[in-house]
Amino acid sequence: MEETRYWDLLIRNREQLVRDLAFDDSIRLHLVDAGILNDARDLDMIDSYQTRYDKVRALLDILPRRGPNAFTAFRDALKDSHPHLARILQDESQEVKGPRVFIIHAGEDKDSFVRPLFTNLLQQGLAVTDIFFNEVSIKPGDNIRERILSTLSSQTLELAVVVVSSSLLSKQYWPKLEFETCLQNRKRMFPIWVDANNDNFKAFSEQVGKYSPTLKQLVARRVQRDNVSDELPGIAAEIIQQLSPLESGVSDPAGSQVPIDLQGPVMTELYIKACREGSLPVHSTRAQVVGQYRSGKTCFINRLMGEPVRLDEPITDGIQITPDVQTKTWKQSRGKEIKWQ
Ligand SMILES: Nc1nc2c(ncn2[C@@H]2O[C@H](COP(=O)(O)OP(=O)(O)OP(=O)(O)O)[C@@H](O)[C@H]2O)c(=O)[nH]1
Ligand SMILES: [Mg+2]
Repeated sequence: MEETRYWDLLIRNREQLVRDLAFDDSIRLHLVDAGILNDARDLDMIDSYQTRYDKVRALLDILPRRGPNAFTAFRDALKDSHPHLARILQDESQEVKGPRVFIIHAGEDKDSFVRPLFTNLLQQGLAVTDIFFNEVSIKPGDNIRERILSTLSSQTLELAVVVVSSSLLSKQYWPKLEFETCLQNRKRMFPIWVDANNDNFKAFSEQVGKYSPTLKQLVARRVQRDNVSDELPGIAAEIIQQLSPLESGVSDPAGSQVPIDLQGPVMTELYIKACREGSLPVHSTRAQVVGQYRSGKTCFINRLMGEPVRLDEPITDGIQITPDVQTKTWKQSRGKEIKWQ
């Protein structure tokens, strides 16, 4: 039963695997070491394919024939080099999913900052279960301390947002314990300094330093109290950008990170919106060009590839495989012949 579920995951995600996977040395070694692939026979067979896509297709065809461990070995092999692919192969019925973002804050900032931030994160695609916000995440009967500490040390937690305000800086217990637990667990942090000041956060920065020199050293997003509502959508987008891509495509339906040359929250937000709403049909197929000797096959392919056509094109020796002919735009002929010059 379990095995069927695994292969089902592989089939459902085949398209994305073929598109994003580079069957590189680390994956090869992992699968050979795990006894899933045979060094000589399987790798030679896979390498006989020309394109990266075909190699991956061949690999995906072999795996189901290699027993129940093949799936988990393959998923483990992806963890370092292709974390987003390892993630889509998580068997949701088995994994207990935990929050990916934790918001460390003082109770005084709930109304003015944390709840609106939470709403913005939801609007931009995170699920309620992706975010640990004590008001929502802690249920009656939960052991608060235990819930908080276990969430902060869990594997699924990717980012701790620290809402640093004078209220937080005056607290010596909860937020501090949370912050220190994050440090111990080497969690990535996203501090946001929220304050009303006219000195460009100078005095505030000293206050932060007194509270925790480590916190002061972390690069922080600074927000003036008056601008909070304008800035929140951008801040939420920056937070989402720091997470690994989502499976069902909000921060990134294409399975790739937000391009790093997209600077600033506004561009990031526009990008995420376009990913969510936009679509581009991609048609791909395999084609064979067959014809008699010297009938113009190679020249035809060269034309498709935008390469120059030669009068003295040499005879093709055997079969030529041309990977990834991208036609970009097909233009329909209007009855006019293309003249050979
Ligand atoms: N006049 C004319 N000549 C062409 C055209 N296409 C190709 N040729 C010429 O025909 C010859 C053969 O073209 P290739 O593209 O090499 O033909 P091929 O089918 O790949 O040939 P083989 O690989 O030897 O089987 C070359 O001298 C080309 O320059 C065409 O559309 N018009
Ligand atoms: Mg030829």
